[in-house]
Amino acid sequence: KSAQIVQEAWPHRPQRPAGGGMPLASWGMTTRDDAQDTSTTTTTGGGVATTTGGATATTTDTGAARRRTAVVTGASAGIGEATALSLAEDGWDVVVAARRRERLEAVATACRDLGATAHPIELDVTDQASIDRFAAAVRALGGGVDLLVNNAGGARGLDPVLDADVDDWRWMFEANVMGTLQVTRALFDELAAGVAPQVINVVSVAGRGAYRGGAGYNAAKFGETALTDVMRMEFAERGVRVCQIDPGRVATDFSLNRFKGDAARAEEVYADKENLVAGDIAEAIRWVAARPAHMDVESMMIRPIDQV
Ligand code: 8X3
Repeated sequence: KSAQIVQEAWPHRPQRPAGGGMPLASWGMTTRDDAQDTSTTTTTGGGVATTTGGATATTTDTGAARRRTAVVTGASAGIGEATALSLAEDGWDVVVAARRRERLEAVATACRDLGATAHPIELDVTDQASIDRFAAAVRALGGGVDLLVNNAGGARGLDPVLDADVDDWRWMFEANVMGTLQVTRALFDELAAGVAPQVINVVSVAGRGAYRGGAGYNAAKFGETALTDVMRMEFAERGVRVCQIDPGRVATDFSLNRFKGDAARAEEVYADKENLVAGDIAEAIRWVAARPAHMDVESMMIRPIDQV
């Protein structure tokens, strides 16, 4: 069942050894000091090779080795699910968060199959009480937070401005803007104390360019872009990096959600096109997540070749 989830989330997934993902040795070890100051550098011949921190860290305050922890929201399907699996494969422990408990359990099981510790915790990013409970549950795990992937969000409707459903607009602001804001604030103290901490916001090409019918979603995603830019400026002084990932058309249940369960309309969006799959975006996120502490990747826009 869990292998099936991996396959569904990422049909083009490269084959890696099952059971433990990449050998931890290939990610190297890093200390908290290494992570906060610079990456580890080694001289090779005439040049200098820089190794990344990887997902295993040694905390200097306790002297105890611990694995790094990533929190992924919207992790029950699509990009969030594929991201959780990729991070698990790379040696991260993961907290997977979303509304659908059953799906979350399945994703957590798939992460465990890859050798990770995985905690499924329910979260509705449009509900402040849910965010508060979630943050308390994460804190209670005691493993810290080194990476937050704000992936929860989405679109509702594709209506012209004059026909807009204001409830759809409100939901999009709540989920994409307020959800990203409030989840990040709720976990910020843990993040700021983390090893090479980083926030990765999964925004959208819709947050960079508007299109007909997209006004509500565009406004929410442009808002999330602005929020992400200011987070980057303000968090840098606390040592927390902020990256924006902007996916284009990715064949997930994004359109099914946008069209409120109208499968025929959703399928039309992806029919006869070179769509990305969730794992393509997860591949970018796993790369950003593995960068050393001094390296700030501001953004990446990723579209299928026929969407440029
Ligand atoms: C959705 C991107 O291109 O499918 O965030 O509208 S697109």
